[in-house]
Amino acid sequence: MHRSWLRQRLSRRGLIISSIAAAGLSASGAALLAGRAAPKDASASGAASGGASLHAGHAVAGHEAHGNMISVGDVDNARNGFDPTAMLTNWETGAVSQLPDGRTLRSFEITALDKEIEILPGILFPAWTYNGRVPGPALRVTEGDRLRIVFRNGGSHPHSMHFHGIHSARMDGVPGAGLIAPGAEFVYEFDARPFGCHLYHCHAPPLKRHIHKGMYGPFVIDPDPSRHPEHAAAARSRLLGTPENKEWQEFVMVMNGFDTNFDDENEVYAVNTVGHHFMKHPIQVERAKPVRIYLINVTEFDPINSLHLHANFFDYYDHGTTLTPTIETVDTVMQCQAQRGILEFTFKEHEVGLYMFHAHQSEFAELGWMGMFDVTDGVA
Ligand SMILES: [Cu+2]
Repeated sequence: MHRSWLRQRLSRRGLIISSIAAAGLSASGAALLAGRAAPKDASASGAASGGASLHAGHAVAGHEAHGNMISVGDVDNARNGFDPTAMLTNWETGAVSQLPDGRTLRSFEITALDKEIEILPGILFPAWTYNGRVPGPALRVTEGDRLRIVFRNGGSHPHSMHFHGIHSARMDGVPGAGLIAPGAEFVYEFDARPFGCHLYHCHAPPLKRHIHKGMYGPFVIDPDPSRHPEHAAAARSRLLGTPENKEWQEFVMVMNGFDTNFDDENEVYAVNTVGHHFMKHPIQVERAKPVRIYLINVTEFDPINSLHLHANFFDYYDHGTTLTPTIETVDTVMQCQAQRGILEFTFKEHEVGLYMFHAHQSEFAELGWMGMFDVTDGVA
């Protein structure tokens, strides 16, 4: 039992090491980032496949790999059709119109598509997507809006959109209530409530396959300040587009994982899909402005995931459904699948520089789930 567990762990490591080797360590960003010399003989042998053994990884990457366990090179964002950095701030607010009763109607169009995506340099994954991206579009609405989501299934399997939030049974996105055959269409319609940091995902069986293949996305409902007079300032700061909201740097992060060999274990972990992306492309943060992260865990196969922030502490709003923190002054938070929340923190009193964040399951970090904030005084 113990031995087979050990072997699996080693082979998961082997995959990433082989990705390092496949990209050629000699001219490597990894070596640069880690400030260490790359071995001269690191380029070729043993790099043949994504399923490389520990032996191959050890032979190629050698002991140098121990200090700089990140993949080398970049995935082709253009080919993927999405960029993990752009996804941090790329909200879809829908087509807005007015209903006869004066309420706001927000309409979205979402299409399910099969698509091969690159999750580490050279490592391709046969994803099922919403609108061609993993995670799907980050929908952002305001509490009390009427929402209309036109869902078309352009994929090869039945799919649905199951929204976390409050809605009728008919709109639940489960078999018999919005599970849609390939080529068919369904319109989900419901009111946006409660405010918070939510998600949507496919609810077609087998659920773990459909979710893990990439069918999930953020669904954020901003509070309507007029409904929360006791916390109106906090509500305004959360409402996209207000002057108070513009004082914040907001990022949406979806923690996900990929089982590249379909053995019900993830080989790659990430935020916004591409392993190690935010190590190579640190998130730009202006020191003077507070940071708010909408954090969502959709990782399949592992019971929990987590975020740990270096050299800092944050307040946390579990599910984002309150305007006062549910946990104060922590540097780590864990989430089971579909759990999510809002983190608020500031680097105002910090030195400028690079501050790491990562899963505090150390292995997840090594397999892709780590990144950096690049804190600066901004550009004049
Ligand atoms: Cu599905």
